[in-house]
Amino acid sequence: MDIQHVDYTTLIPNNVNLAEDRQVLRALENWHPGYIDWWMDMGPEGFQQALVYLRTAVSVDPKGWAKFDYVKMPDYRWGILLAPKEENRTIAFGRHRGEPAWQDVPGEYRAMLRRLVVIQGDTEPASVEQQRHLGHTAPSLYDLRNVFQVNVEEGRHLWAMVYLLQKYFGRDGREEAAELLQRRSGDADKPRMLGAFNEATPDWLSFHMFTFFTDRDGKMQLESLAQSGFDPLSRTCRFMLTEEAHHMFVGETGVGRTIQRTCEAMKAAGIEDPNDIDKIRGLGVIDLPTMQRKLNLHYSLSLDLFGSEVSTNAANTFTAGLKGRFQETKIQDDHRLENATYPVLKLVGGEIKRVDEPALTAINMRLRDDYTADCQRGLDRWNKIVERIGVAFRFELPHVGFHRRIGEFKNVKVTPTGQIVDEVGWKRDRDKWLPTSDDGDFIVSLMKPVTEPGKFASWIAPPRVGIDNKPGDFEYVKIAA
Ligand code: BYC
Ligand code: FE
Ligand code: FE
Repeated sequence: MDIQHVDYTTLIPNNVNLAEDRQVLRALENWHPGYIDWWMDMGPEGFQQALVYLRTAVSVDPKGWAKFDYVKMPDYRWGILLAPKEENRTIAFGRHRGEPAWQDVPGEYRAMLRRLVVIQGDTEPASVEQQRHLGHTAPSLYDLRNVFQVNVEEGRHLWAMVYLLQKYFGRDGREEAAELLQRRSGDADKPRMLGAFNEATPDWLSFHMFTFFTDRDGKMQLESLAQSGFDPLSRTCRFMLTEEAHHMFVGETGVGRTIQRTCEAMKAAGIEDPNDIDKIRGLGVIDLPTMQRKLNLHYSLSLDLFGSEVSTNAANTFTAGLKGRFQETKIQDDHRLENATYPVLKLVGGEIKRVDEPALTAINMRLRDDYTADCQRGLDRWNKIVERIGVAFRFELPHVGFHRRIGEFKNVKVTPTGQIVDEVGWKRDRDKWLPTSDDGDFIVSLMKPVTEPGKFASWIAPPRVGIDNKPGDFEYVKIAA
């Protein structure tokens, strides 16, 4: 069988030969109704009958893997898709470097591996739950289609992790798979596992910031799991990354178009000062300082997803060969790191200092630094938009100690520029740094749905090109009456 071909004859499309893997097929078929129930209850509210112009993966060949068509979301063909197997792949890092990649779960690492798969799996449905109300306030049919595309793919990412649990972890894998459908974002009793996935996504600017910053954490985590010595996990994550590129695009261009619209409106109205908030808001656009506060919030929440700066968990998963570094195979070193160090920002005697830590325990930090660099490149592109239109403003990433709940800085207050302040200082200036309820109310006041093809809400510019090269007035979503 052509390895890149996806079998659509089974209830669950796949390229892992499920038709001949009866036990796993049955486990997945048993899980399927619960998934559909979850999707109907917790998926996009109010649009389950709409026809959405979605892409579906038909191959795992990165060139030409998707086809586009109108689909009702509950009929989307969620499938199990793994990147093709690399013959003779070896483990690239840690204690087992050079040994053949594992095709089965190594017994000694079973618990560690299961935890990684469960955490990854938990984030996927969580994001769908967080975004479920957005359809009602979409700024255009184009944007409406994009959030739904992201949602169905996050649903597929859940399938990807559930497949690993059911194929490789037996009964406790099936139990974990069931629990992935039971936790709920923001629920007091059964919350999702990681902090950022229990926050609300109250408006479209939040959604675009989330896909820029939090899906980008997803990208980094998937990149590091794609390095895994456990080959099925590596192959699963490699294919998920193909889809993740669109999520990055939705976030970056969503925020970029919002910035563009604000700057253009300021210019047209002859407003030079970005802090002339009332006048700018009066134009029906979001002022840049409010966007900076949203950015500060989403970046800091996303930094928390990397875990502690110094972590023995992280050292253990690296040494075991389960979770590598970003682009591990391109790094020039011994890939074991037993004698290496890595600089980490820490709190030392009440001051923020750079300290050399053993590189193994600083693995989370290394990934987070790569993440920060990736975020910064996106900000540079946003700043180019501001510059090109000629507004005097620059977006900046806040200091990594700012507004943290996990790790070194969780018990201190750090300003966006990296100064430690006391409670009084924090309370005095907090509203300059993080979104206020007034900011939230204003943004929500702009969130009026626009459903006429080719039309856009006042606060966001149209995209430069359509999805699948469709013309500007294409009807991306046919909303059922
Ligand atoms: N919230 O040693 P430490 C995505 C816990 S996003 C709550 O510092 P470690 C997506 C930790 O569990 C990518 N608890 O951390 C994006 C540990 O507890 P135990 C998701 C936290 O283990 C958008 C203790 O604190 N994938 O795909 O090195 C839309 C000490 O932990 C948090 C992954 O994250 C937190 N933020 O690293 C859709 C990949 N942080 O075990 C999807 C898998 C830490 O001592 N996960 N704790 O009881 C991992 O690699 C790691 O588990 C973590 C934490 C990076 C999460
Ligand atoms: Fe995902
Ligand atoms: Fe994503």
